Amino acid sequence: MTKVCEFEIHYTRFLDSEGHIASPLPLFADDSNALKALYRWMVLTRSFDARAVALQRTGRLGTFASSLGQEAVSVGAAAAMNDDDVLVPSFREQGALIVRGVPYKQQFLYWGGDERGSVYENNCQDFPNSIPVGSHAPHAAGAAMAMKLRGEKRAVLCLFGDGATSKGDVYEAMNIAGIWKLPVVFVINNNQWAISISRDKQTAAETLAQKAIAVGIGGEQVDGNDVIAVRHVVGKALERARSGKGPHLVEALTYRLTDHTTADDASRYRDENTVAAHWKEDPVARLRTYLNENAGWGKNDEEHLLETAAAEIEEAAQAYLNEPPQPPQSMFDFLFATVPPELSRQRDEVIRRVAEGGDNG
Ligand SMILES: Cc1ncc(C[n+]2csc(CCOP(=O)(O)OP(=O)(O)O)c2C)c(N)n1
Ligand SMILES: [Mg+2]
Repeated sequence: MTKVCEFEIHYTRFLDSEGHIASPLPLFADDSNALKALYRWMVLTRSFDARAVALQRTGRLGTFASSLGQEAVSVGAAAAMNDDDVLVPSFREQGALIVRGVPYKQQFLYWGGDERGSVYENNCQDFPNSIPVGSHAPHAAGAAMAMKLRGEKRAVLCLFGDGATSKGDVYEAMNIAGIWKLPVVFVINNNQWAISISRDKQTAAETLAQKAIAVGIGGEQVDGNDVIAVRHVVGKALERARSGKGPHLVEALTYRLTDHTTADDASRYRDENTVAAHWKEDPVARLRTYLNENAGWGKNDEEHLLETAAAEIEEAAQAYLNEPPQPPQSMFDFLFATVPPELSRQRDEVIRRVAEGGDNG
């Protein structure tokens, strides 16, 4: 027998779990303002999540998927994008949306079931959250195909979970991206759980990054709780994609520190001691320690940030709560540019029934 191929999967981390330097930092980390911006976005994401959960618990928001513990993946990956790149996110990437400038109020609207929350005010070409697991990966490949056909120096960033990598549509998207050398970077936000199914029960593959090998594209792992590493690894992959060198897969290793969504109770299927151990990897505390020790980040900076973050989120929450709801027929208004005749008929019927004083008939 002869060996035909051999592969390796590499792992990158710059900060250890205590926030100390584990290997020489990439160039962009010389700019302490860039690191403070990453830290601020992570803190804002955490504040947003906490407020959203509180709104849901008091009956003022729909089911919500918190990203507690995973902020460095969303924030680090989106921070590596150029403005004219395109984000194709799954439903747990509020950190990425915050980095991209999607107003908090719009994010609250979205989770409150109001489709205006997906029509981004800043008019960028980013896609709305994908609630179906993995079905947005082929869309990401399609958007990348459009960029390639137009000869644009742009790239697509597509984020999905570990569970999504067991789905056919994700594999198909990576496969076509490999064949056509599309400018797309797939990032797996590996939080170790697909609702109650732990990573080891999802696939026998040793790493998720190695799924890239089967489709002939590059794949690697990164410490998903080290925002510097995520920003660096995804940044390099996006640069390669923009310059015509094709797609890449990044597996970011992190941990979901809370329930799957507000409709879940994780204590029914996982051990609290394990969760507590993962708090020692907290991405926010890790960068804070680094900033304390290397960038003059002090108690006053921290207090000021926490106060302003809470105030910004609160203002948006109040604006969301004060927004008059959409009329029932709005359910037809956000799917098609022109509503097809059959749906148009149904839309008219909804308007008529509401005008008649009820919609139960
Ligand atoms: C196509 C599809 N199947 C099932 C579901 C129900 N569902 C919602 S989230 C989820 C698990 C997703 O796990 P993962 O991809 O790891 O993402 P995470 O929720 O951990 O961020 C499932 C099965 C869904 N939303 N879409
Ligand atoms: Mg998961």
